[in-house]
Amino acid sequence: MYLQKDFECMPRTNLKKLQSEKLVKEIKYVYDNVECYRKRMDEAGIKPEDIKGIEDLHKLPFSYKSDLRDYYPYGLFARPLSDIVELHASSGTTGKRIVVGYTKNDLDMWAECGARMLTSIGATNEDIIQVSYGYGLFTGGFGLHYGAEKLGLTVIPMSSGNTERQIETMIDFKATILAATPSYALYLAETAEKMGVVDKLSLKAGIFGAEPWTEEMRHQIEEKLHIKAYDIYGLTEIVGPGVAFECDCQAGMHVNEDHFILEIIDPDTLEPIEGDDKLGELVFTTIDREGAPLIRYRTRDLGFIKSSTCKCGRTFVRLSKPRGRSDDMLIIRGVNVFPSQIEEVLLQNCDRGITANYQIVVDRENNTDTLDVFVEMAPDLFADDMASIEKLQKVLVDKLRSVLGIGAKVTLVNPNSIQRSEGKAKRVIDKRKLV
Ligand code: DLL
Repeated sequence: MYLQKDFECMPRTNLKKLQSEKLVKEIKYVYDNVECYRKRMDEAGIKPEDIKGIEDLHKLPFSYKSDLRDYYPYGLFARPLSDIVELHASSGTTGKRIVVGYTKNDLDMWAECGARMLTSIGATNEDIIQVSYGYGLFTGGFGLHYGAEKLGLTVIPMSSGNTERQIETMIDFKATILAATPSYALYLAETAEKMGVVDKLSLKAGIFGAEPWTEEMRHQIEEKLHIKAYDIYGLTEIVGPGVAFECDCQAGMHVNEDHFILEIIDPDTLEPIEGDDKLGELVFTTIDREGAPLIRYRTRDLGFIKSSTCKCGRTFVRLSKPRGRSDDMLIIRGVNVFPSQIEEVLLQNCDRGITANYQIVVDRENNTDTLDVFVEMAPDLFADDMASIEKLQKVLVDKLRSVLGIGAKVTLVNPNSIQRSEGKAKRVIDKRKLV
């Protein structure tokens, strides 16, 4: 049992006090140790002494995904590499990934967040968890793993892929909890149905996140696998999974507010939005991170909060499901994809006979995301034989896979066949209905 009542259920006035104390320390820490923050605070005329508590947070400059790219790989770290024990990464807005470093204490804090979220769904050391999130630079696998280990569950570190083997393993090892992206969970459910083995599963709950999913998907997963399906939210930059988690009430995701301060801002005016149920962009400040702290980090995720005490007793605010983004990032099969990454690959290959006219179509078939890239050929290539066209399609597929980390279907189409727009080109068509 890892309900840390002293924190998770603390009166909000005490929580604000705790956040204020930690914030004051963290700001001095980043000012002393991270050039980017020092410069930005100096430019804004703010000294660490000006931040006396959470009421002063709005005075601080924002930080952005582009900062992680500009200071790639280690420029935003507040500790020397000798103190960093693990690295994680995810896609940036261009080909470059963003990298985040953890000290030993950061890993402990992350594991604590993971143990809290597993406790909140009723897991104990009697449970067996199959972690079917990817292990590696993606935070999903390790995040759940560390949390489960801290709580004493038996961990099956399965990682993703090899779906039939996943199901056999779940059955043979008697997994009681499944951790995966919701779309993969649904795919696993359908495969188990096809194999006719759903009644052989011992699952009771699933812990799903990393991509948008609807209440409809939740019902489908719950019905097909006979489990309760819980939502978890997080992002690589902050701490991967463990930023916010649903409890048994399934009424929003509790933000681990003793570690992360959440603000909601208007993405246009950048002013903080106070109060419940008001949609805005989520901005996080880490107040315990040692390795790679982030101050007023603009996630680009849109959402809202409820701040009343939950029926479960937790006082941490509850975050809605993310309701879209204030930038153009897509999440395809659980992987973050920026259209600019695709465009970059296409532009680099224009001399091979394609043009810069393209369209990206994202859809969902059988609960799996599909990614289609249509690119117009230049007239010379169009006049060429089919074999050259197919060869180039394959080159583009390979290049996209190496940049995006997922497969895309590339179709080279006739010159002038993609509809032109009179205003901004409509490059991306997302046919999934996820919000
Ligand atoms: O997806 C971390 C994670 C792993 C969360 C496992 C939950 C479970 P990134 O790859 O950096 O990190 O992607 C972060 O995914 O900004 C959101 O846009 C989206 N996202 C994460 N959780 C949810 C969710 C991990 N529950 C980006 N619902 C975030 C909708 C989510 N979108």
